[in-house]
Amino acid sequence: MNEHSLKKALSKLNIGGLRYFDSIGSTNDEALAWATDNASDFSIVIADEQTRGRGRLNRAWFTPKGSALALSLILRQFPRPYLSRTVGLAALSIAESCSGLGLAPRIKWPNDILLSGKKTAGILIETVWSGEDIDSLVIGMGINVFKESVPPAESLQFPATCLEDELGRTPPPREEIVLNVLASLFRWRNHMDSNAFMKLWEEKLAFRGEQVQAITGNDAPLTGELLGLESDGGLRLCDAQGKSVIVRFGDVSLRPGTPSVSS
Ligand code: BT5
Repeated sequence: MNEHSLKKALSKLNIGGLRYFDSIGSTNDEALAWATDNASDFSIVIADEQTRGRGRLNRAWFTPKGSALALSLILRQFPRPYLSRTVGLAALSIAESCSGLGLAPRIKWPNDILLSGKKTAGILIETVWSGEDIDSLVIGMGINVFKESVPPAESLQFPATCLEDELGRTPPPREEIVLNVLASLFRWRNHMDSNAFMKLWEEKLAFRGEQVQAITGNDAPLTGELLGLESDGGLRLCDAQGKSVIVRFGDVSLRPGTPSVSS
């Protein structure tokens, strides 16, 4: 993967601009700076290696050289009232590109893509403000492609995998994967307000109908059956008393949980 091969692959899309790096701290940092400096809509930052890749809450994201996709997309055009659906937009786009390879992705709400129950991709969305208004969004996506992209198991709380292991063969070139993810995102961003968008996002959710545990910051974990999505992208659980519980915080993490404690 290099600047030339990426430009060639992405020439089929109407992108705003492309910045490619052999190595960078974090593509999201570069995209945030570029967005502040008036980057065009649908501009993209891609790196072959990240030395300070970030997850949510400043957790580290592992992107060793030559093994993964680390990209950040700057969006200026998106339906402002549906801002909270943006993580679904990114998740669906990555999921669709995995489905296109014959895999069966699931979205672990809110921002992980699972294959065979293991994390293959993560999403980090950050916002650039202009006074009270949102100027633009940066959608960071990290996708594990080759074996070397999978962090050592002992460093993880949730198991990880990559496209190469899940396909059982050499995955397509990374340029092709980026093109598919971005083409899907380009299409769906004009339909973020639609029922079809919500339906597909909900259908792709991991653990539907199962007991899960949502950890929301310092509050006690919430346990319940995962029912689906609210229209704002919040997660709907049904607790042990049969009451609906909505989880909305961006830093929720979710794992198959133990059944509820009391009744
Ligand atoms: C995420 O955070 O999953 C968001 C990851 C976003 C990464 C992209 S890469 C391009 C752009 N530039 C950046 O600097 N970031 C974005 P979170 O849900 O907080 O998960 C982070 C956790 O995932 C870490 O604490 C590790 O346990 C685990 N992890 C780190 N690297 C991983 C990898 N390559 N594959 C699977 N899990 C990983």
